[in-house]
Amino acid sequence: MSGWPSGLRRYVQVVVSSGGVGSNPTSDKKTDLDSVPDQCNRKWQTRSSLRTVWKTQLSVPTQFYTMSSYTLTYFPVKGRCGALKMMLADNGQQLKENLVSIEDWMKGDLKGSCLFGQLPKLEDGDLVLYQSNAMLRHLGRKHDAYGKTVCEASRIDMMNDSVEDLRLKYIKMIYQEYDTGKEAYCKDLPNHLKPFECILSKSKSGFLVGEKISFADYNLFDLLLNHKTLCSTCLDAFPALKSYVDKIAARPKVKALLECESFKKLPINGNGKQ
Ligand code: GTB
Repeated sequence: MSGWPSGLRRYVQVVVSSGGVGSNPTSDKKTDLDSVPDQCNRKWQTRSSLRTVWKTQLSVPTQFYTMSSYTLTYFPVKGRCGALKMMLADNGQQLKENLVSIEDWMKGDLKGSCLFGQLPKLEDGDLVLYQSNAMLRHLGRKHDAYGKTVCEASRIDMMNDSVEDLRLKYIKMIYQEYDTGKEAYCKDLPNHLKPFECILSKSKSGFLVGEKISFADYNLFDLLLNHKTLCSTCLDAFPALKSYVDKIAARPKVKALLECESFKKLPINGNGKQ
């Protein structure tokens, strides 16, 4: 924890993306009359906004999601929230951020209030979520980034679990053995990238699963950006991964977020290593 950049030693509450990057806020009021089921009776579209919302995900009762504003409480780093921010931005969603300095965190009150003693924490109305991958799944369900069928959803879970495996290795190297372990980590990295290259080289859509971008894609994209910072040539032997990164980075709202000063200035990690 001693490695926190000094500029981060304060507590600030900011609205980072008011209306999301390039968003188009709509009225919060939706009625049944506003909504019509599509052919497969699985997704619903609001007539007024033509915004697609989930009807159900694996037997969850029907809900009509309105344009909500999310609140994220986290440290002033990209860390475990880069993918989440990209998915929200890409979907034109608002995100309010509570940035927590390490000094405030060390006082212990906030930690004591967190279900598992850790951040990030995401609030969506009355729903309070911890665990970054649960957040990605929640947002995936709400913003149609969790596949078209149960089987696609399961394959997306599988992909995301593999991204998490690599993220954990990355975090361990960054926080515990950067000076002694970075070289070996980079040498071994191709072995971990190969399966993703293989999947993407066969993908017709250019995404990990199905025809649409999913939460696992935002997660992999975010982690690949971290790895490009760690080792600029790491994708050179992986043409499919390289074009995948370029393609997601070129999505207008993702691009706008990546170029946004408040996002750019966040360090990737909390100890200044990258
Ligand atoms: N499984 C959880 C998830 O996916 O959300 C893991 C969450 C987690 O590791 N949270 C870390 C945390 O709350 C911050 S993210 N740490 C404080 C604590 O446990 O008391 C990564 C991170 C690690 C270290 C720093 N740092 O040293 O500044 C910053 C961010």
